[in-house]
Amino acid sequence: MTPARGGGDSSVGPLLRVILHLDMDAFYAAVEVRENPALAGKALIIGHNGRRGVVSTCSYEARNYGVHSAMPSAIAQRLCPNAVWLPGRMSLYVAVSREIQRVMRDVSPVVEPLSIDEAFIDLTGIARDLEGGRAIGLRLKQRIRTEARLTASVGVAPNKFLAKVASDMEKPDGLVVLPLEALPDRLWPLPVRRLWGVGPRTAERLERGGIRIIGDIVRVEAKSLTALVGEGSATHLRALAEGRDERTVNASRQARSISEERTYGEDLTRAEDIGRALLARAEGVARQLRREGLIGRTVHLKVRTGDFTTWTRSHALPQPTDLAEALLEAAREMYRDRIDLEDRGVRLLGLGVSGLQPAGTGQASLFEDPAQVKARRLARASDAVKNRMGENALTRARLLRRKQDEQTPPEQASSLPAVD
Ligand code: TTP
Ligand code: MG
Repeated sequence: MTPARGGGDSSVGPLLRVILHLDMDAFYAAVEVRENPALAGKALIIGHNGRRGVVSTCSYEARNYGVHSAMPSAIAQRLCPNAVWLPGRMSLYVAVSREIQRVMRDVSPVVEPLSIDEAFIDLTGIARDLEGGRAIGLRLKQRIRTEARLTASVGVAPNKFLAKVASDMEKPDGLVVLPLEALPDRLWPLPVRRLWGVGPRTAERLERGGIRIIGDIVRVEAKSLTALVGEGSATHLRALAEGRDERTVNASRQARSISEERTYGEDLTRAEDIGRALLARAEGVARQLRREGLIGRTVHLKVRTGDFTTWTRSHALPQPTDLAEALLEAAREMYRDRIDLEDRGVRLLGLGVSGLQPAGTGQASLFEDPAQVKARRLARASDAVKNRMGENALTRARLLRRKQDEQTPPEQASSLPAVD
């Protein structure tokens, strides 16, 4: 069996696209090593090494011990007791991310940033073919190495899905070109989890039908695949497994964040009032996400006291979300564990989310946890009532008891880091 051809000859078939995906290696950790070369070669973990902390990322040296992103810090500490821990400096990573995006925009105007450290670039019409894409990929990596003193991994393929898989194949410092001819050797042996849209639940369902690797999806009868995952998913998975993905590189997608903040006329001092203010912000941000059909991964909390001391803290969720509960939980944890007001009150409180992606696509949306699906359905129903009947039609009981919250009009919410 051979994969379908994308049409190599532009005079007869559709133009063969050349898509490049770039993902920085161990991004936050690599930036820290660049800033302090004494850290080079060490097991370095970026994250909060507290009871409830999680690992943001770690150097490849730490990965040798089994440490990875989103792992509870306590486990990472046990696996790699000699690691150096750093809390992370979001504003620095955002600045470096912008630097890299500028280099990418020199190569092509069609750059779609996906997160703080990865982007798609459409090279169609710039590179003649995939090998031309390889040459551009190599130059791009060299420029990032000399100008930003960092390494990136690059994938070049006829579509987004394959380019993203390719960039991950030889990390770190990789450069992989993945033409359709190479799929039987390079794509089909990979586990089904590598397909865009296959989370743990779908992987489990597929496994029950004996489908473990991507090649199994190509080989299995359509009927059996449909019986396992339903018709829509079966069609989607089959297309990806055969290397078909028509999604275009969307340069207008702005990497941005959604946030809200309030300044209080009188500083909030009671835990109950602060809790209620956090809930109100989480509700507001979640509702705006749903209005725009987005989900986001990184939650940002900003707290300022009366003497203008300001804290900003960020936390990456295991799954992107548009639900107030998930935002609130992350915000509460950051507030409790990573901010110490001593005896000062809260003058300003802001909550935001970045790492945005459309809710209708991507890993999180297709096959998710039924509890999340239900929570989202409830949230949408309440949005619909509010849109029809006005803001106050449905309000959580805790908000009804509010006193100080909303005393002053919202500030321009712009000072949270606009990540990715
Ligand atoms: P990734 O590109 O997923 O990871 P990475 O760049 O650290 O390592 P790799 O070489 O495997 O690409 O994420 C980019 C940055 O986003 C990462 O440096 C830190 C942050 N991040 C989190 O804060 N939490 C997370 O769970 C993940 C996955 C990433
Ligand atoms: Mg990366």
